[in-house]
Amino acid sequence: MQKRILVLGGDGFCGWPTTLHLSAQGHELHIVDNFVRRRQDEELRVQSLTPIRSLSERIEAWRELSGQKIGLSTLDIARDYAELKTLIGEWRPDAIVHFAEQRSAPYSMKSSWHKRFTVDNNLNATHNVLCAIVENGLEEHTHLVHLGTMGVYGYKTSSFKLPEGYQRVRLLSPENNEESEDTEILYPPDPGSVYHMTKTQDQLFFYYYNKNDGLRITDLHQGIVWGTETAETLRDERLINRFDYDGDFGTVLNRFILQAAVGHPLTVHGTGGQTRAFIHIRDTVQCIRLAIDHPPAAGERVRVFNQTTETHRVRDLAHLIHELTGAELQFVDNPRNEHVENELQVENQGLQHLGLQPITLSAGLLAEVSEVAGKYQHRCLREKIPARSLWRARP
Ligand code: NAD
Ligand code: USQ
Repeated sequence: MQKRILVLGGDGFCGWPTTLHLSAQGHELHIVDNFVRRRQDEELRVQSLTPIRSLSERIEAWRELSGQKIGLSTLDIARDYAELKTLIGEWRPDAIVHFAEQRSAPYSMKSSWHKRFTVDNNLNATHNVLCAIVENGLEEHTHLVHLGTMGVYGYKTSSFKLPEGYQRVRLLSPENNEESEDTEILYPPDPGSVYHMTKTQDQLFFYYYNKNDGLRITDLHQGIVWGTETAETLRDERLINRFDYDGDFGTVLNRFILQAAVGHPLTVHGTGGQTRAFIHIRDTVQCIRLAIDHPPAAGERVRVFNQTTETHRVRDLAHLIHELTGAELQFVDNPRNEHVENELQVENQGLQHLGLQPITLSAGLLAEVSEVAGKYQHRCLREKIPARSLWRARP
């Protein structure tokens, strides 16, 4: 069935390929973005490794190739509440996919300005969307799909698999240690940066609006996304996706691949004992399609899926890239305040039960990303590679 889908943050790394994928499925798409991500590139004096076109050029190229139109509204969803409310009220989307947040942990830790920007932007963005759905009376009509993060669970070693959002617990009475009945609560949040903290707070907004107003919400706890192209972005160079490699927005695996391509040592933070959850961008777009195809029923609690297909230790990834390319490893002082080593086991059957067939790390896929990195390596500014944002000031 064709749906009307509003994509908030549809000019970004995950939002653009998701918009194309949903449009290719025959849905009607409308993007909202304020291009803050492109302005952050200017602030940081770096550009995506791949030469991304303006959003209007991208949309026009897609119309030429597919015959499908994509609408566009330039709005700051954290500030332009009246316009957002009107758009949602007039357009009456069946689904809203919410990507529009400041998503870099290092950027969120650069200074008090960056911390405050991240909190203002992310919390107001999410809350405005929830308010606008309710104010338009669309609680039962519009399904909100939010991109959250695996980082909400924290990265301490846990002795069991991290559940998909909810944890079964018994509470102890402080007076006589009597145990309560079994109950399910949101897994205790444990953010590792101001950015991750905003995502843990988003979860409480969702809990409340679902409980009070009956909103239908899916929160996708996504791992680190790697790769760059999808079937749709590959159709024309004008559709090319972002590739962030700098010390603030670049994420670890794509950074290692780029570093190998330009002959820079692989920047392993600390011992590289950090284990993290990963997903390829092609699976990201599939997961979002599956979430939209299977909305929670009216009255159902917030649905949470761990949107991740595999876990890897950072130094194992570095060794793998070394074996494939010969790139040297460089163990650098960790700019972050995070556990030196951790184990990570994750429950991720929810999306697979809906039909996801996970793509996992393979030499072929790594080679494909290396090819993109090699093709555009002349655009890489080497001085932008080191991660310089410190979690705590050093004496
Ligand atoms: P991105 O920065 O590339 O894209 C975000 C988009 O949202 C940008 O185009 C930006 O201009 C827009 N935006 C931000 N604030 C806005 C506002 N107030 N109003 C309108 N537009 C606004 O980020 P991404 O990598 O595509 O991530 C998308 C979402 O997925 C984020 O919420 C992020 O937390 C989550 N996520 C990303 C990853 C990853 O590895 N990239 C992993 C897990 C979760
Ligand atoms: N790291 C290195 N070397 C580098 C870059 C990173 O060792 O050059 C390490 C970091 O110290 C960290 C790990 O790699 O331990 C992951 O860092 P990252 O920058 O790849 O990912 P992270 O900061 O966690 O954030 C990314 C996205 C964010 C998303 C998150 C999912 O930017 O939007 O929420 O991945 S998760 O990690 O599961 O929380």
